[in-house]
Amino acid sequence: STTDETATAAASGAAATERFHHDKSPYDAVRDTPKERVDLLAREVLSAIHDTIRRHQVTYDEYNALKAWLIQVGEDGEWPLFLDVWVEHVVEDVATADRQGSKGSIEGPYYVPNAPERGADADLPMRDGEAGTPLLWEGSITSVDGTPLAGTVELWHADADGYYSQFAPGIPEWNLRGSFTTGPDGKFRIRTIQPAPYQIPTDGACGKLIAAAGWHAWRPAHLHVKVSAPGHQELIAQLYFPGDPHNDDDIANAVKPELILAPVGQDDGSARIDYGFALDRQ
Ligand code: MBD
Ligand code: FE
Repeated sequence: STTDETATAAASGAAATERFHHDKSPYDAVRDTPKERVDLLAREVLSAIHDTIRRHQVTYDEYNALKAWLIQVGEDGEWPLFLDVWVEHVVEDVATADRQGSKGSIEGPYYVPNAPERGADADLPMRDGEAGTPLLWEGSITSVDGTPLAGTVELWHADADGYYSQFAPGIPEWNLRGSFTTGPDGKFRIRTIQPAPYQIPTDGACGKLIAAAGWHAWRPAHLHVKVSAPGHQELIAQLYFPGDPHNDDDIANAVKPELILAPVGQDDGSARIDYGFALDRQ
């Protein structure tokens, strides 16, 4: 980039909000949700807020601080970030509780559909000399009973500075985003680099909450995947690296022991990963 643009909360928030409107915002979700359901859920959430106010004797100053902060979340476009960091993990647990196959995790705000198709054995799109430990990842897609499946692994992750293409400036559009299609043997082999731990933006409303509460803003380094095959339920997951200090205190609560990789270091400084996916039938 010829400008000295820097990654700001408001810019990545605006991009994530735009992405959500484009890909996921139901046409009229409120109208389409049954009245009884809206009534029940809205009353329970409001009641939990009322109880908190009474239990902790919340003051007008605190009420106005909350109001100002909520307004800022919207102004910074950080509703996708806020919800995916602090709420989505419970929705994911509930949605996947009955699965027999591989564990999933949250999608987060930075997925982009229609990434470049690379076949079953290829590099993830990346810059020449992309920084970070090279990874060679081999695995396969199977059904829960072990039958190999022709399917797709979509992979996206941050770079070695912790930035995602399309949500931070100065990175090629599809950098570290790709789609890998397996043959009937279900096998894939992907070359990429190990991402850095990710710090959610500290200069926006979410960062303000974190600072005000004395929390930290870190997620452990992670690879995001969406895995699909005909007749099977889509699996959304994240994979983590052993020894990351934030595997135990992820701000987004999205780590599960089954999702921690076991990379094997090679003499040339790269690492090999063996990790596959078992999908539940539809
Ligand atoms: C991320 O990269 C992410 O994966 C989630 C869940 C939230 C914020 C940033
Ligand atoms: Fe992420």
